[in-house]
Amino acid sequence: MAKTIITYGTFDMFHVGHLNLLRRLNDMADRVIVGVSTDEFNAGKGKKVLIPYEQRADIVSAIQYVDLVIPEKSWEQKLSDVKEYNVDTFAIGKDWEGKFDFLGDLCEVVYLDRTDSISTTDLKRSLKRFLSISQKDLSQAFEVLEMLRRDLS
Ligand code: C2G
Repeated sequence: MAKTIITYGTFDMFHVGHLNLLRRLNDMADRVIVGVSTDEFNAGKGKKVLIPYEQRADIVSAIQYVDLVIPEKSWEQKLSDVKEYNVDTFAIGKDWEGKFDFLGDLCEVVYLDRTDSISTTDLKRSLKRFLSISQKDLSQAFEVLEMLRRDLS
């Protein structure tokens, strides 16, 4: 019997941590379904998202490990999704450990190790720091780098 696994996420600024998780789901099942949280749902969670839903869903559905992308519009929909898609396993990163145990009546619930040292929050922080550097400082930095390059060549 083909095994179906489901997960949910925002997948904003898609990175290798997201990719590793989806690859692991593909190793664990025959069919991988991903609920990508809508912009409205994230707004309700007070979560600022950089990339709009359509693009995030497009990126996730283009990943070879993913068979189906559905919109995640509410917390409650997981119960009906598990039934509707005959899900065998619900899996998500350990940052959600214990939060979805209630699904255990309907399917297996698995919390997976996250990929270390990469997160959308950190990427946004670095971007903010980078963008906060003044044009003047940036051009000075490049001048110094250019001088170093010349000296070393
Ligand atoms: N993830 C990971 N390693 C990282 C970063 C993220 O394994 N370095 C995993 C998370 O644990 C999650 C998935 O990638 O399982 C997507 O992460 P987010 O986009 O941050 O998802 P989140 O906003 O936590 O949404 O209803 C549940 C929510 O939709 C989960």
